[in-house]
This record gives sequence, structure tokens and C-alpha cells, in this order.
Amino acid sequence: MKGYTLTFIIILLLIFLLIPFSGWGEGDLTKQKPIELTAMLGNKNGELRFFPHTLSLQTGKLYRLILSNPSSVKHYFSSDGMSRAVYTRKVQVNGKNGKPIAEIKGSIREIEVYPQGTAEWWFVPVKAGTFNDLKCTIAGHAEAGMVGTVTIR
Ligand SMILES: [Cu+2]
Repeated sequence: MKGYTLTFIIILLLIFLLIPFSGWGEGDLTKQKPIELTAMLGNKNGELRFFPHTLSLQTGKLYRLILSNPSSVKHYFSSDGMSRAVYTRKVQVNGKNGKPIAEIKGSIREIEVYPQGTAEWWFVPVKAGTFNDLKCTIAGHAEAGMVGTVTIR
């Protein structure tokens, strides 16, 4: 009985000692602390622009891109090139109080954000490139200047 207890304690100790070195999350790029970026879709004055309209990203880093829409109309954040060059961990939809109310997993092509809404796109760029196809796909918005560039190095 005593030998059994001692063995059990030793095994427990070994487990606790080995956990920090077991590599949990190592190599899993989506477990990094994210780099936070904010992009505004339009603004309070109704300007049809992305603020900023260029995003500069690096492969292998986890990003938390906060898309907020302070305007009074809905907008899209849409870049085919970027969507094909990143691995999406999740998209998080936040409620009025800023707390998450939904998480969407899987490949994302574009995100629509409603007036006063916020969504967070968590992703890891996996392919370098310059994508000049960032746009809002609402009729007339891209033409009015709601376009941008995403660069991944
Ligand atoms: Cu728009």
C-alpha cells in the first residue's frame, strides 16, 4: 500500500514537472499572444474609407484584427487575396458591451460589420504577397474610395 502511494506521488510529480516542457501549444501558431490591429470601416462623418487603408502583416504571427464600424451604414471588409493567404483561427462577434457573443471558425472570405458593431478576425498569415483587392462590396462604396491594400511579408 505504502509503495503504491509513493509510486503514485512520484508519477504525479513527474507529470507536473514534465507539463511545462511537453510543448503544449509549441508549433501551434494560433496559440501565440496576438498582435492587435484595429481597422475602422467608415467613420462617424460618413466617409467611405478604411482607417487605415493599408495593413502590413507578417507570416507566422497571430493577429487580432478588430474591425469596428462607427458609421451609420453597414460595411464589408473583403479581400480575396488576403483571405486566401491567412489561416483563420476564429472570428469573434462582440456585443454592445464589447463582450463576445459568437465565435465563427473556418475559412473566412469577407466580414460584414453593421453600424456600431465590432468583429474580431483572429488569423495567422501563411503566404506572403501584396493584395490590392481590399474593398467594401456594398454598391458604390469601393468606387467612392473604400478600398485598400494588405501586404504580407
Ligand atoms: Cu462600405
